[in-house]
Formats: sequence, C-alpha cells, structure tokens
Amino acid sequence: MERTFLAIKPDGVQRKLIGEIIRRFETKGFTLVGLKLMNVSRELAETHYGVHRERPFFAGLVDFITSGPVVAMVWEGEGVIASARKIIGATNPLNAEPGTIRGDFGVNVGRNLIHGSDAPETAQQEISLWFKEEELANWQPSLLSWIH
Ligand code: FUP
Repeated sequence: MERTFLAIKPDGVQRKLIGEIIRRFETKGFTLVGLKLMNVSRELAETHYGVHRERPFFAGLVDFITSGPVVAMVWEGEGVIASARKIIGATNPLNAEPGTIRGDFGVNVGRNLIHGSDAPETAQQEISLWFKEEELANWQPSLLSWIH
C-alpha cells in the first residue's frame, strides 16, 4: 500500500491547526501509520530540504523549520502521495485553491503550514529520513474500509 510523508510545520503547530489538518486526511479515508511531535535539528532540516540548498530561501527555510516543533506523519492509502498534494494545495498559499489546506489558512510561501512528499521516490526517502521502522504502525482499518 502506498505511503507518504507529511509534516505540519511550526506555523501550523503554533496556529493550533494540528487537529484541523489531521482531520482532513482522516476524513478523506487515509490511514495514519506514523505520528510524532518533534523539534527538528539543523542537520535533519538541511537533509530534508537538500534539493533547495542553492536557492536564496534555503537558509530562511531551515531557520523556520527548526524554529519550533513540527508534527511528522506517515499516511497510507491508495494514491495517497498525489491526493495529499491536492489536499495541501499549491506551494504559494496565494495561488492555492480554496478548500485546500494552504488555500484556506495561508498567505505566505515561507509559511505554508505543511509539507507533503511529491513523488514515490521522495516519499520513501523522507519516510526513512524522519522515522525508524519500529515507529510505524502496520495496521488496517479493515472493518470500515468499504465505506470509502
Ligand atoms: P512544496 O513541495 O509545495 O512544499 O514546495 P517546494 O518543495 O518547492 O518548496 C519547499 C519549501 O520551500 C516551501 F514549502 C516553502 C519554501 N519556498 C520558499 O520559501 N520560497 C519559494 O520561492 C519556494 C519555496
């Protein structure tokens, strides 16, 4: 079954949007298999955003993501990687559609509330960067799965 890595960034935590954000993935029908509130080291932030190392916003991005606790999550379900990206919305919240997380709650590209893996390869890399295998729960909400 497909898995993706999602992280509620420090702005989402500080604005008390953890429940609201998790609710959107739960009610869509995806299954939470990993969840932790954590402070992010500079090393982890720099590895996670390594693809942006040469970009002008990189230093500010690392400062921001290490500025306060983050909610790191792994979600499972058919098509969850692409679907979560749709639920999250465009990178710049001003361009994100109403109904998406960024479209509903954000205005600033540097404060866009949540990260979501963009492809199967990055999802796999990010899950193993942020979580140990034993931190992930292997379970199936089998009795209710027909509802979705
Ligand atoms: P996304 O996949 O939508 O999270 O966006 P990117 O991987 O392109 O960018 C990662 C993060 O870099 C964004 F969440 C916010 C930050 N960023 C900026 O601050 N300025 C930019 O112009 C682009 C991205």
